[in-house]
Amino acid sequence: MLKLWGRTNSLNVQKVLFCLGELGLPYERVDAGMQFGVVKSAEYMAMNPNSVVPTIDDDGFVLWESNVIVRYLAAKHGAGALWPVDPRARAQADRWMDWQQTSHNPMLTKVFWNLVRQPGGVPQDEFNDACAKVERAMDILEEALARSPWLGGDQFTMAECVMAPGVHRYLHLPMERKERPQVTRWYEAVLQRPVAKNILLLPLT
Ligand SMILES: N[C@@H](CCC(=O)N[C@@H](CS)C(=O)NCC(=O)O)C(=O)O
Repeated sequence: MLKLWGRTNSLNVQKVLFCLGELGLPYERVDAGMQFGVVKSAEYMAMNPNSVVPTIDDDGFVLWESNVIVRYLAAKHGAGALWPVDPRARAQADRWMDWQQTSHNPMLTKVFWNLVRQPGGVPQDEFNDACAKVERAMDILEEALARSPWLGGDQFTMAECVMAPGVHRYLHLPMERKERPQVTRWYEAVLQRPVAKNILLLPLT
């Protein structure tokens, strides 16, 4: 059976959990990361030298990098659904997945840590800058979702599995937010997916 290492409050682990749930795949999950440790053990580092979660072992095939894991699982078990077969449709989903990693998440992580995990840990000007960049990223998302129901176009795809944990986190941060009706519509539609609530609706910790 597929094995997943990672704590459930990790945004990157949540992407994989969402994907596994959408695909209806059985799996065994091992708590790892932060208070659970494990990630610095020699055994774990032999699988994932970065000492981060998630990591999967799919019948001897070990893989790390959350978005790559999602792509792999979606391609293997969800071609034509989570993993669009048409190259342009797939590129749309891929684009949002890369954007989540490189544009949305780095700034969101800074804001999240400063508000939730280590209050006051980030210097004020750095925090203000990160907030402004997160807001701009959320505006980009709002504009995109005004043009299509889902990030990849007309269909729910792997891009939703990857983007949803970060949007959930943003929407629940203890701070002021402006109204973004398209993001709200999309988030509520994501929550209608049978597996979404169990994975996303956890307190931010
Ligand atoms: N680019 C990596 C980043 C992984 C990452 O930073 N994971 C965080 C949790 S979201 C982590 O393992 N932090 C250390 C820990 O939990 O001990 C991925 O997407 O898989």
